[in-house]
Amino acid sequence: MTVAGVREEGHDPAMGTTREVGAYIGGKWRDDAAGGRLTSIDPARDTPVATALLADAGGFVEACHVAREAQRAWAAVPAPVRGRVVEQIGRLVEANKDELAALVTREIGKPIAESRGEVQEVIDTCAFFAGEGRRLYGQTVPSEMPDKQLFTFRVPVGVAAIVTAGNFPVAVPSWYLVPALLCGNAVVWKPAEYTPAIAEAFTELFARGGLPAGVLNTVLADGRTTFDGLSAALDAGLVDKIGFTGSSAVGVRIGELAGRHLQNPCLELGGKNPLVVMPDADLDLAVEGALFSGFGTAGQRCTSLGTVIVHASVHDEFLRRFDAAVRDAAIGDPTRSDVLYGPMISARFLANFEKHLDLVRPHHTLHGSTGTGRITPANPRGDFTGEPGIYAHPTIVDGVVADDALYRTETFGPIVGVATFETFDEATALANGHGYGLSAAIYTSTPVHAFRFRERASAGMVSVNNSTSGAEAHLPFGGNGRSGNGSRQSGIWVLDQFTRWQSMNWDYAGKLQKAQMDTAEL
Ligand code: UN1
Repeated sequence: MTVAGVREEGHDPAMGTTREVGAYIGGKWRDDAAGGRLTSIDPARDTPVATALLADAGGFVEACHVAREAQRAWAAVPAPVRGRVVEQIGRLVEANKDELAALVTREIGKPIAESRGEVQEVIDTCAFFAGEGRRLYGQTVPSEMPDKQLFTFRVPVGVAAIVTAGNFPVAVPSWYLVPALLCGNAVVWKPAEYTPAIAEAFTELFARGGLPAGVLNTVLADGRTTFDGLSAALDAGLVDKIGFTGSSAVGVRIGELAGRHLQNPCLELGGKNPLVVMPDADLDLAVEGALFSGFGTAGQRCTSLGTVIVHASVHDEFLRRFDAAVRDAAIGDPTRSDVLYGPMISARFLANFEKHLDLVRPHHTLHGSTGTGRITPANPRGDFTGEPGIYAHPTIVDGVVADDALYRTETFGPIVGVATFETFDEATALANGHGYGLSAAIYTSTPVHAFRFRERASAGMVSVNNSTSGAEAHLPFGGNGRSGNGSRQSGIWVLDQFTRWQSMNWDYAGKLQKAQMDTAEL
């Protein structure tokens, strides 16, 4: 099988030809660019990958209209049959795993081993929800009255508008798309506009899995246009559920917009994820976890480690080993299987990260590398000059305290703060006090510390002797506070995002039985 954007001719950046990717609406690719054009760049090679033909707000609304039209028939398809479509999508993704992973690595610079893991997460998500098509259970409920039956049914919400970020350009979209479609909804998907090649390939795989035209529509648009389009579509009654993965600042605006329409969106936002190192921790294991979650994918995950919170008695030894591990880490070409991290996703991600470094520099000593900021011939990392890619040095900041901007600011780059504590209460206060609540980890060999930490953590996800990143496809994923509104993705819990409960009562008494009557009168 050949998937457009993955294997076809004319897409080789070395040839200087880039594919143009427009909106996919009603089963057809469009070639207009009412919202302008944006070319994605391989951040390791500085070569063009594909050009997004961006939609305007009207294009977004049109996609919602088409989704609305298609949804009723899709909801009428029996859920087990929808499950078979999901199964087929999973098979197609599996058959194209190598190509899709290579495309992820090319368009956003994710190390190939992690890109393959990301594609595997899509396959696992399809496998999980394919079976859910046969288990979309409702309940039978006992009635207060004789000769009466009560039932509950899950019904699709309608049209879901899904807006996702580019750092997980296939796994995170699949967390929304797969269950939303399985539950009988139609979808308008707005991928990151800077990943058009991936968006095209992914859309094709879904379409070829057997989705009827109009059930999945993909629209590339910039942030402002997407917001205006969403707002207009909500005003027109064309969107019933919003799913958004991105920054907390934008999440607040989406939440306000949805709230005005009495909708409860699914918001998966930022994180400032802590990793607590107790005095009885296996320090090598903790260093390994901190290295992976702090610097893997160059810190560009919502679950990336923000601050290590280490007991004062092991602080110096932890920092010595952590610093050595960071110095030894391989950073470079993401097509190599042994790199810890590759380039920043795009020039915009690098610029934002450098802004955070500028805030930190005057107040802290920066450790952990031969330099800080962008890796260049003038600021190399050993003999690695970064050229022509956009790479950043890994940075450790010791001596972080709760008043520091770094303690409460998500940086989305390769920087990790280190704070110290004396008592368990101090450790949990630091682990919870930054305002986010996505993921939190503790390294300890004392079970009671692990359980107490879990009880007290404000995070939606807690790890014991494991890093802050690496969610599995069937556990609830999501956060609290500035990390989200408590909505959860993945696993059976996500069904509550994409269905609504409907109850039914059936009275066969042959006379009017009134509910809420005093039972003594019966
Ligand atoms: C995100 O960064 O938006 O747990 C999601 C993890 C990933 C998902 C991160 N599987 O690290």
